[in-house]
Amino acid sequence: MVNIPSPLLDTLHAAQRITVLTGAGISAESGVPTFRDAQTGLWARYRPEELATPEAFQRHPKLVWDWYAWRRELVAGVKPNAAHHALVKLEQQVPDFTLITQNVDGLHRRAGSGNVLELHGELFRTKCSRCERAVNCWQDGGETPPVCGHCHAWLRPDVVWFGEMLPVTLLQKAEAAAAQCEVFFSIGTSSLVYPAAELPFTALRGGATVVEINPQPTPLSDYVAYTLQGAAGKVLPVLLKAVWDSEVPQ
Ligand code: BV8
Ligand code: ZN
Repeated sequence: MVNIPSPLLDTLHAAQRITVLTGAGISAESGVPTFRDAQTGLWARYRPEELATPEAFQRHPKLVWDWYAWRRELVAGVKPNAAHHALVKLEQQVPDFTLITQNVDGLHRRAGSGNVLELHGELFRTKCSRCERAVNCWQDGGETPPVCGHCHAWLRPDVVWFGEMLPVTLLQKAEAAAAQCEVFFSIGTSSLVYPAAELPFTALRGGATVVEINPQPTPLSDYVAYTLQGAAGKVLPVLLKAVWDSEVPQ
């Protein structure tokens, strides 16, 4: 049973500016394994942090390319869940709403969210590893990774790997949305990966009420005003109904 403290209900009712940060946990109920989940099948022996790096791509380009191709196939076969749909509804209730995601699965966009800041890029966008141009199609079944038609360097997923800078303008927009909001939700993230994990603290410094939604405690939990312990797909629909009397499609 999800219990929303009444002071939080009042705060949300009055809120005009809400910012949300999501992590892999919000896609868990769609069947997308989180980064913390043990990898399965032929990827079981690798940790995501080992594969999602420029060094891994340089050393094992085919392995890293195939890992992303496997993830694209997995995500293409799943659907946004009630948590993604609840955030689409939330965006409609609040005059100033910003959704920041660490996820690269594109499920927020597929659910219909408008203003999504994809801090770490997106699985379904591919670019040249040298001249950076976007490439939307390549000859399948050829060599892997495929090569750029312009400069013949390997193609790579347009995601931010560990050790790579986040897109500066996106990060600045996210920092501004965190600093200026009245309520900041941190949903389904282990709060371990920086600089995204700094955003709730930016919100706290800006005087926001910070709310964490996660079945488990995280390094952020001791600092937030409210912890709603539970699965996002269960908690968010209850929240939308309780505060805005809004029904969320399952
Ligand atoms: C950078 C794309 C530096 C690729 C990803 C301080 C400052 C700056 C950098 C660092 C720093 N300290 C350390 C660093 C380095 C590093 C870092 O943070 N390392 C960590 C591991 C310590 N950061 C970086 O490298 C970043 N780069 O800052 O560059 C720099 C500076 C100058 C010059 C050059 C460079 C880049 C980070 C981005 C990496 N790319 N993804 C890909 O996906 O393949 S990160 C990737 O892992 C995901 O995108 C995601 O962000 C992260 C996993 O985190 P979560 O989303 O939180 O997922 P996780 O599985 O961990 O947790 C799931 C949670 O959900 C759990 O809490 C669970 O309880 C909960 N949950 C489960 N089920 C549910 C649920 N919650 C709700 N409902 C449920 N049903
Ligand atoms: Zn190129």
